[in-house]
Amino acid sequence: MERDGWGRDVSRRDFMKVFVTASAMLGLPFGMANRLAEAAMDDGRPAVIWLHFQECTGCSESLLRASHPTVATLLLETISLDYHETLMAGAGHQAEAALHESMKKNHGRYLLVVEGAIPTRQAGIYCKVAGKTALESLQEAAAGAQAIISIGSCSSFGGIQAAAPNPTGAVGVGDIIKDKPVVNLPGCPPNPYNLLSTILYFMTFNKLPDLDAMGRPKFAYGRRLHEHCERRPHFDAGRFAQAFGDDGHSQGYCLYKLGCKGPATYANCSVNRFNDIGVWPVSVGHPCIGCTEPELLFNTAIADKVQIHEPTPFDSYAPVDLKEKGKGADPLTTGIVGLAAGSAFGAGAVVARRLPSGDDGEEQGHGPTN
Ligand code: FSX
Ligand code: SF4
Ligand code: F3S
Repeated sequence: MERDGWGRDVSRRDFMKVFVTASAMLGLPFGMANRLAEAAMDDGRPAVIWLHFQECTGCSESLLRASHPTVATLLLETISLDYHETLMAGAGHQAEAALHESMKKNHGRYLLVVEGAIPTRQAGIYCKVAGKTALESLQEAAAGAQAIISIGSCSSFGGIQAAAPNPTGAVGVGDIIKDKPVVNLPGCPPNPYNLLSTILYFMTFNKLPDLDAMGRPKFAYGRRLHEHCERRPHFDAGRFAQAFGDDGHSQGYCLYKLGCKGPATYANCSVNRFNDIGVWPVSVGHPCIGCTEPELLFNTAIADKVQIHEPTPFDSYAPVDLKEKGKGADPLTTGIVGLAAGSAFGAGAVVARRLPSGDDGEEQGHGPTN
């Protein structure tokens, strides 16, 4: 039995569960969970400096709300969090002294985590901490960092602050810092496991995980969440909620017609979920708003439907063979089998056929029922 940061008893099994989850998320072989755990328990905890700029602090909140088996605790015990304005006890000059002491002592070795966008208009006067603009603080802290993690969509791409007309000229870290490795972990808020896994990977292998063209780790942002959504069988069968609170909505039908951006959103929410209780927006009836995608988040109306390019097959169907059960193979069944078999061509054709054309034809209740 071990004690977490709040003095609660936490079994070793609970701790190991976190590492097993992290290693599965990272796509590492099962045995690597032990190696991640060893790196986390190592005495040489990496110094982390966490800066806040234009944001709502939802990223930190989401980390702290992960309560069982206490991802936040594990993360906070794995790293040495030397500066975090909302978590540290110190304030004012004391906090500033801690920041500068850590930057000096760990120069070239610390991880810089940035939460929030950076305003650039009028020399960045719209966000100041300790008399310095966010722009100045970022440049100063980035100079001594080994790598930078942009936590959340604000520091990754500008987020809500950068929504038109972007009055403060808000941008993400990568638009300013060009000479350091920058990992983007978008999401508004992002999943705390993605942060934990990125840090554990960095500590274990002394390098950053593979990134996509937008600087996002492929292990977390490599696939569209639509491919693993529990409502996907309804999508493929043409069963859509037409309005919030209607029968389809309460029966768990697909939220595409309510504006779900899942088919165009690269994220692991449908697999990894939030708050250690297995929920994510779509599971509680809200369409995905595409919060990991700069083109979608605050740039598309929530109710707007996304275009579906390159339809991909669902991943989790049990084999379906209605013909064998004497029901005959209608086009829909053939479509489902095509999807289950992962035939990209067949799947594309079928998905295109099942998609609502133009403005919402009445498809609710169409197709087979569960
Ligand atoms: Fe808020 Fe973080 Fe959104 Fe931004 O999360 S949850 S506005 S991504 O920077 O605090
Ligand atoms: Fe799930 Fe949204 Fe895709 Fe429907 S459109 S299957 S609700 S991700
Ligand atoms: Fe964001 Fe969509 Fe996941 S809104 S939290 S990417 S389900």
